[in-house]
Amino acid sequence: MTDPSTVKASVKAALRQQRIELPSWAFGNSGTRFKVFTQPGVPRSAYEKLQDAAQVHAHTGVAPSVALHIPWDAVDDYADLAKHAADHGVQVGTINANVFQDDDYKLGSIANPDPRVRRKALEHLLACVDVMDATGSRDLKLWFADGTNYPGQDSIRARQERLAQALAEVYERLGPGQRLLLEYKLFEPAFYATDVPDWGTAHAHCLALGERALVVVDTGHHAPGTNIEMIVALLLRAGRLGGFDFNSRFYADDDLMVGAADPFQLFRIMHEVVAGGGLAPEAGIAFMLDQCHNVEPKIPAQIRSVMNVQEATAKALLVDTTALEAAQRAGEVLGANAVLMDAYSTDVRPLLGELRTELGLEPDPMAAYARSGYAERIVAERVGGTQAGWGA
Ligand code: RM4
Ligand code: MN
Repeated sequence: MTDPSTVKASVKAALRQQRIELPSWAFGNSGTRFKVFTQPGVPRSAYEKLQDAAQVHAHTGVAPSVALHIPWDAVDDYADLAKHAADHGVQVGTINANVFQDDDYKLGSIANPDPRVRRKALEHLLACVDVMDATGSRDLKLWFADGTNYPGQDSIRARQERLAQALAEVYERLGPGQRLLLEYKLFEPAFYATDVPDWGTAHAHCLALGERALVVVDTGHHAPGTNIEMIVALLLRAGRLGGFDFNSRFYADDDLMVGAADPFQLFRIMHEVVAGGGLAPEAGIAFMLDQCHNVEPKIPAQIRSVMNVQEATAKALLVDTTALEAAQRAGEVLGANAVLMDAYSTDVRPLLGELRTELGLEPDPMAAYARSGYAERIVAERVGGTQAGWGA
């Protein structure tokens, strides 16, 4: 047993280095296909989204970057947007391409049977790399809605071929420090066969592309009961885990706050990350949120989500690895399980409060934000204009 104060110090040191990236779209209006309930004070531009994200960072201290979605966050001058971010203490992070909201994409984007549509989609992906050049972003995150609804609708093999060709062109265009992150999703909007439905398909494409092509695990993109931590362990071992899109699901791709539906699953995932060396900044794993706050206020929901990731990480760091390995070697099934559960059952909130105090922050970010008056200010100031949302 290591001395508890030594354990605490090393847990805090690791937590201090962790970075969690916020999605710009979490700050805009969102909803379901049934209804989008707008909220007062919602940003009208990418600039205002970055200001809101900066609040999350100001109160948590670990969320200094913001992912953009193009064209939702399209601006005339990306270097200026990056400067605006820096002026507010944050930076532009991952660039997300969007090739799923144009009429042309009814039958897919880069896997579309029509070469004209494929070219248009590819041009957009290449334009996203131009954005990365202007913002200094490291990662291009690609998610494709491509797929088919009916057997026979299109050739599964031909679609894979088209996908591979387009991805190769994008990969070729990347600068030396830039990476391509390929995201998979089981179903929706395609209901019969999604072209990148699982980690195996994403991994196969990444292997063909090169070592800067990595897989993104969106925690909401699996069938119920999928052992996500196992996927994480395998990708980490293969050196192909690019990052996470964190969120939680009760049913399908619910995009609810990470750690809300199943904090134990989040802990198990973070345990594999820690065990596989994925927490070290040099591992280059992007810990991103990909969420929508349809009925709850958005900035506090992002703060809560960051805290949930931190709590799961802290618990994962508390796993007594020596005791765990000894129990595993000795075949002590219950003993090994108990080591994991001991860590999971620890209340890490006081430790995180201390860490924040050491960083010069309030120990309770939710309360600090509520007291700050920012929520009231944006409601009063953001009058007129068009609120941001999906498609805006
Ligand atoms: C997709 C996927 C992408 C996200 C969009 C909004 O389902 O998760 O990562 O950018 O939704
Ligand atoms: Mn995602």
